[in-house]
Amino acid sequence: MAARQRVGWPVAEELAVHESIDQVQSIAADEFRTRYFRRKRPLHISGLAKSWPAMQRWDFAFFAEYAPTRPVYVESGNVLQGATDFAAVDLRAYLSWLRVPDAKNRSAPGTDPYLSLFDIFSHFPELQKDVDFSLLRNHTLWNKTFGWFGRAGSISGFHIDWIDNLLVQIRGRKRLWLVPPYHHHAMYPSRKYDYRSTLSSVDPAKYDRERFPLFERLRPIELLLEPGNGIYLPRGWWHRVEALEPSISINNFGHDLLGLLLFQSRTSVLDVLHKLGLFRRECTCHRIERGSRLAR
Ligand SMILES: O=C(O)CCC(=O)C(=O)O
Ligand SMILES: [Fe+2]
Ligand SMILES: [Zn+2]
Repeated sequence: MAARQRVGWPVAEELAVHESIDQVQSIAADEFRTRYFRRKRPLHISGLAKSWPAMQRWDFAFFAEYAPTRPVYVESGNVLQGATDFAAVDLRAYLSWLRVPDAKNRSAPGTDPYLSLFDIFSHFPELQKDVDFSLLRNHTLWNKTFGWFGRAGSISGFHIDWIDNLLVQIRGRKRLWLVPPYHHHAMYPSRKYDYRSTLSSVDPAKYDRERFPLFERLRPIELLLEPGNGIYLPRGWWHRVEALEPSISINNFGHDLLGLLLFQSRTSVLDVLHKLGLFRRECTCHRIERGSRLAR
């Protein structure tokens, strides 16, 4: 039996959120397909990664020793709602820094560099055997996996991904806020470009009541993603993710046939136009330095 979970949010007059998120220990492929994947309902699967080798092997010390010296991009602060800020750092040095529990020179919460959307298996293809995304991959035709490595306070602000997603927590806990697709207007979609996503203009950490009055009436669904937990986030659901502790996560984006037909060709075309400078200037993938537009 699925346990239901819902946590409060201080609101004046509520915009009703009809959903709650089902929570299960594990789920059979067929049941997942019929009850969640087809109906585009999120699902919290507490024991998803329980027996993954990654749960035994992947800790901060492991990556600090395993990672080679090579440049990667890290973002700083909430780039989805705030200024786009990213920098090239050395992967090994970054992961070694992450290993230190709490360095004295810690910056303000949420501004530490965040290794987000890290193309983990292009760097470490041999680690693919440590994870198992078959629950989603049984139903998808095209998949892409990313790693997320950061300190406590690392944030991915409110956004939608136009692709199905299974996000799994390996180390540390993350707080998730979810808002169903039908509250689009209350999330104030922004014009800032982000590949395959729609960003919200609302940053609850710097909430502007005058500009976003409807958001205040929302009651986002809140849940805690703990090590070993997975969450199925269907395309179209708004989410905000915040690390409560130093954190390692991994996710699998996947398109079924309908997703490929409806979203992939469109997002690819828009991405080409964006890179040529013809579609939306403000974005999360370029920054302006001395008048030039620099890609990550
Ligand atoms: O963990 C994060 O910071 C964000 C994850 C996310 O947005 C996703 O998996 O779609
Ligand atoms: Fe996302
Ligand atoms: Zn860009």
